Amino acid sequence: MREKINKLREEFNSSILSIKDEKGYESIYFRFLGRKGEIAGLFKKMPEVPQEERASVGSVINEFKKFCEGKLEEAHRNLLREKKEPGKKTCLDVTLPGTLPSLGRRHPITQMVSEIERIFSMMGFTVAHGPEIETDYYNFEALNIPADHPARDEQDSFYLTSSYLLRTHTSPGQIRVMKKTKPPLRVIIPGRCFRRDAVDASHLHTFYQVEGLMVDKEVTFSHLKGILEVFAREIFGPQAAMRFRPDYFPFTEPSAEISISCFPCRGRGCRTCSNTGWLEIGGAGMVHPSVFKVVGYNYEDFSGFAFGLGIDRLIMNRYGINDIRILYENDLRFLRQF
Ligand code: FA5
Repeated sequence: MREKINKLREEFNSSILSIKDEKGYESIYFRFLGRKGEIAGLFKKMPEVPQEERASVGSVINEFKKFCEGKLEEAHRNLLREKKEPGKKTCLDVTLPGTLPSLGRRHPITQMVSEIERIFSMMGFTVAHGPEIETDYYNFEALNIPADHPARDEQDSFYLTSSYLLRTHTSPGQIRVMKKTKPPLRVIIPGRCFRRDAVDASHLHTFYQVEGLMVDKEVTFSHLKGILEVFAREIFGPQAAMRFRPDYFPFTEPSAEISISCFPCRGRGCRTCSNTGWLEIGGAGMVHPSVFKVVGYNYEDFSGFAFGLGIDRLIMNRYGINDIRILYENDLRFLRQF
């Protein structure tokens, strides 16, 4: 049976090329697809096919039938066109410009991470990464936030088990780096963080931060300010201003909230900054002695600063985006602008 089908297929392929007019088309149509045609004949012979081969032979015949139908339909279309526009050839013009494939580009968050890495590398910082699934110890305990500390409430968390959670900030990276490295050190740790925050125009459950840490002899708050100001000017231009206000983090002392002058309105006040002229982008401070104790650094000899900046917020400020959610919606009309 299969041999017969193959032979018929060859015959069909050569006869379809000979179609010149409606009559030729009809004779081939009826020969192969007519009620008493070759394909109907194949189906009639099915009872002769051994039971175990029937299904596969049936599907071969069906596939052949579809093939013949498609080819004959195409031949008929060509005949009709020839009748309507005699002599018009359908041909491929290889000199016409092709259709350009649409090229992808890097997401604005990826672009910002690369830029942050470039700027801090210029100032002698290396780049490290920490795990997104953290232990309670690295995410909280080692950062001077014991189980009953109210600071845990500010970072409502996704726990996987009682001791594993999705990291709520990039600060556990500080501990991991310090446990592995002897001072002096300068490092940034970019990455994704997760909090059980209600999603709104400036909050997400999944967002990006970059942690910064510098430990050396006689590092002061002025170094922190100087480094962050260089960073802000590189990202937002020479007019960018930074504001430090007292804040509280259990792992830094003293601590500060960092805001940056609103880029779209140049600090005059607009929708992006809720008319304040400032956008909060992160927290910072001098590394707390209890953190140095946990990682085995001598806090008599060394001092250091740390900061944690919200990368999504930096992007919002730079481009005047007033809803953080658009960064994650995969809307190509938005993403093609970067
Ligand atoms: C922290 O996460 C501290 N770990 C920062 C820090 C590091 C302080 C080192 C001192 C030393 P905070 O919770 O304020 O701090 O978050 C820092 C920044 O992350 C915020 O200013 C904001 O820019 C960003 N951020 C926090 N929560 C969200 C959220 N739900 N959605 C988007 N961005 C967020």
